[in-house]
Amino acid sequence: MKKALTSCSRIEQSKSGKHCALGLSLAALLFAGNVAQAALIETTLGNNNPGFAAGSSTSFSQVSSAQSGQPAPFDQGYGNDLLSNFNQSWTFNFAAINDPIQSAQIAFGIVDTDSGSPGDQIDFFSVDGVDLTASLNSLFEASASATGVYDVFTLSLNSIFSNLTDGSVTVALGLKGPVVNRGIPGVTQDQTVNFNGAALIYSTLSIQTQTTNNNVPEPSVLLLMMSGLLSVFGFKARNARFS
Ligand SMILES: [Ca+2]
Ligand SMILES: [Ca+2]
Repeated sequence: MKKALTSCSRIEQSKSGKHCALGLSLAALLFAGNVAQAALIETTLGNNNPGFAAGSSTSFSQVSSAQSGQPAPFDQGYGNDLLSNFNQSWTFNFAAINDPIQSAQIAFGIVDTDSGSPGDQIDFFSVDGVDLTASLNSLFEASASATGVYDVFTLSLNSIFSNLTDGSVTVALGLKGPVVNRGIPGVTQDQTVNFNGAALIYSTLSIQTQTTNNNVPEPSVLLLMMSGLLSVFGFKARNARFS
């Protein structure tokens, strides 16, 4: 690099700004091969544009519309606050990852967790077999949502990079009752019921990697570099003849 700069300043003295710039960009190309770049691998299941915002109350028809045509378990409500608990899993599939992982997170949107009910509403939550129940439970209790509210939860997966590299990540979520329902059809005001159903809307897995673009320039780049260098040398030869 130092050599390239030295020859550039010589050309500058011979009043050729154009060739100087070309020489510098060629030098930059030569060294660009060693620059590490970040890449984002993002996979979404379900409907991440459902038409209602996180934290808002939803109607049955809004949720049905958002889930219409989506793959299970993003296609309908599962469990029922009166009859059974939500208990579902979903799997992300993507190309295996060879580059170092810098960060990772999972997000999901869900209606009717009833997290504002007394006590904990999560029975279990795991990502690729790693138990993250306590982490998600903290987010649930912070949201403290009432019946029918749509929530989006985002968790860091920075402690389980090695589980993410094989291109398959299975998430399992189970909710539990009792919960306190407020004013939904068939349930009287503030009635405590034994179970906790919910409707999953979408889930996104995001993995940030560091890609290293190693050493070997593309043939087209090599051609460009060679023609640029020839042009610079040709200019110097002409100058030598006329000086
Ligand atoms: Ca709670
Ligand atoms: Ca519920």
